[in-house]
Amino acid sequence: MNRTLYALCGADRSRPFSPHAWKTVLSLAHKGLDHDTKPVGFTQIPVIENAATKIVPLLRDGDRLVGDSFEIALYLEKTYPDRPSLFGGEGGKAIARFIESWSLMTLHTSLVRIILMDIHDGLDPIDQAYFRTSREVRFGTSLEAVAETGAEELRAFAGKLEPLRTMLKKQPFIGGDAPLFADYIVFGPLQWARITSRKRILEDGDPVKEWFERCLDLYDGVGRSVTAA
Ligand SMILES: N[C@@H](CCC(=O)N[C@@H](CS)C(=O)NCC(=O)O)C(=O)O
Repeated sequence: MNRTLYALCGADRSRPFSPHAWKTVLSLAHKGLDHDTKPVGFTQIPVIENAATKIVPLLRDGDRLVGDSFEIALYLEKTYPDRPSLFGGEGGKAIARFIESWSLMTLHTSLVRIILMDIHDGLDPIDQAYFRTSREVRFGTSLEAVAETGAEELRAFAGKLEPLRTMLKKQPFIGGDAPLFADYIVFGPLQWARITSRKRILEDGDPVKEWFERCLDLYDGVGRSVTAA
């Protein structure tokens, strides 16, 4: 196979957990494009593909290298126009940008506090040391101090999903009757939490949980190929 996705893993290299890489996994499946996954730990990223990137996902498609989950989705849309659309047109690309901003600013920022120590604990020792140093610089405090805010974040998390929940009472996917890249943008961080942490992020009966389960079922259940923590 000529298509390779570099995806971030912890000590268990069979459990890719990066929220952004999961967006790409579902994007590839949506287009019906198969790929091999190359698992990498945090400290391996800077050496892959001749130091092509400092972050993953990174997709090699033949002789093309594409990074960034949104850029990869745009690349797939342009390169494989005869496959099912990830955006449903130009307006869909623009709206997906809003979904990405909302997801990054609202979901990622909250979830990272909830699952921070679970991510850390699942890494190789060498990656644990890198993760601690880099994240403590980013947060300006210790991992433990950030994680202390996690319980309050978890209590508030369901409320942050209210716009999504209200919409999902009217339609099965963010894309309408069928999923689009916008669905995968929001799926990514929830899958990140599902794989790295045993904390219950979504409650039974919540339309968001029902939508998330539908996303896990997509494409022969590729999202379930990695079990919950
Ligand atoms: N905007 C990028 C973000 C990718 C990103 O932040 N990747 C993280 C893993 S989830 C990473 O590779 N981090 C490397 C590091 O922290 O050293 C995308 O959407 O793909």
